[in-house]
Amino acid sequence: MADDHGAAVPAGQRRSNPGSFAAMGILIRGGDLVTARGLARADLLVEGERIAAVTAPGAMVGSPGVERVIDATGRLVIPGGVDVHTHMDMPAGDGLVSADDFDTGTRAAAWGGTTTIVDFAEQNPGDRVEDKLAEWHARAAGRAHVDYGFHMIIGEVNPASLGAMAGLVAGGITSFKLFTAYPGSLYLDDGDILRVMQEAARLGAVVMMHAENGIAIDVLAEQAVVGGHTEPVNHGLVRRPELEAEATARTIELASVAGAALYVVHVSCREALEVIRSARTRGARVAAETCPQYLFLSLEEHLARPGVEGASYVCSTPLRSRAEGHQESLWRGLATDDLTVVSTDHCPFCRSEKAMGLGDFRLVPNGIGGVEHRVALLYQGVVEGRISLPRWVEMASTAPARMFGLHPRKGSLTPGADADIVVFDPTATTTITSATHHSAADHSAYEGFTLRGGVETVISRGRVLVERGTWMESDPGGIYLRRGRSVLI
Ligand code: DUC
Ligand code: ZN
Ligand code: ZN
Repeated sequence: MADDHGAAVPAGQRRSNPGSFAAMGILIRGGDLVTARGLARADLLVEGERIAAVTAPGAMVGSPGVERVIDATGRLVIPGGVDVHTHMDMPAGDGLVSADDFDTGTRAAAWGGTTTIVDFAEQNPGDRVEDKLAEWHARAAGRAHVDYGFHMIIGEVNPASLGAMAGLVAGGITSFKLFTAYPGSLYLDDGDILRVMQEAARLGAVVMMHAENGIAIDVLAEQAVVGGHTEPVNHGLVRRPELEAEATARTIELASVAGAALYVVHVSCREALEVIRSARTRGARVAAETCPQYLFLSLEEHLARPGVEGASYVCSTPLRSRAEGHQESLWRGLATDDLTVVSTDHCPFCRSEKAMGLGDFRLVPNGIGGVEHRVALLYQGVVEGRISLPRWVEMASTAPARMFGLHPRKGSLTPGADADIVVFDPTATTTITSATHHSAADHSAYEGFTLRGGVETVISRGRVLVERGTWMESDPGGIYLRRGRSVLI
């Protein structure tokens, strides 16, 4: 029997008399529990919304408190996935909205074993931060099938937006995303970035950084279009790895000056990873995520496809060349913990919307889906011997929960934690196709991928959402999570 730390469960964390439950419970029996710290054969008892007990195999069988038994023999039992980077129902200008809203997006998440998302509310220049937060709450309330929290994007730095940060932190929004990309919209200069970082440091909040040198990228993009290079692949060619690395290095230094903790989002290339590794080696308070698209897809195989096929793969940061070895570097970064989290940046648009940028790659709406397949995609790292089972759980669930103020309620299988539990069948085969996925997007970035292993049963705060391939719940039961302080490193 093991707790979340791989050690024997202390007596105080066990139900001393496991046969005496008054409330009805769900027993998950016979499985191999995998947590960030280790593996153990154990049974799990769920009572109401929480994990009530972790017991020796068979200890609860026949107990009168057990109403429902889920047989997990031969299966892995893991904490529900935590995806801390999604964009549900996200307006993208000119009436465009990302394909999944909080209903379809969180349903897709649940099908794929993700039981918590943290989405982004967005303040653009001219907006009041508090108004945008209220808007995002209205988008999600009563629609989400799994629990959710928010980060806030600060798109304009002024006394009002800086002044709003304390109230947001008090309300559970303990992380703020800033952009060095997109001059003319979300771009912030170094002075404004420093101001937000100083306030975040004062409040104990984390700054999340979209690190690309947007000023230089816009020059290269304009030169490409003027030169007739308008196909989607040019989106990746002008957003050069050096420009991601430069912005990463610059903002790490700014965070260090401000005394702020920095989390670099969607790291896509070896050069940026090397900057992060060397800063972490020096003791900088910086952590980073990558996303499945940077591990599995590439510029030459996907973004370079002609027309809308290539446009479907436009996202920022962009897909990188496989020949240059970025994917291999990122996998190594995950193994060494220089990259700590894998989230999806789930932000799909339909093909007709992606086609709006044919003729000028700058007009393709940015984003790729993935919330449904992150857990199973990352399991391929275990299958291929790149990462261990506990590391798989850590990067998909425990580390993001810890870093964004949700642990041990989320990302853990200890008594008292929310009963967010996934039964994963390592012998199953998952074939990804938009014909059967649950996202509202009309295409999948991973179309035709065949994966080893598959999500079988998903429990979210004690509600069985998916059982052996059947959707079990109709009403959206996800709630807003008021997050605590982040523990970045
Ligand atoms: N950055 C994101 O994190 N998501 C979508 C687009 C972008 O630039
Ligand atoms: Zn971004
Ligand atoms: Zn994003």
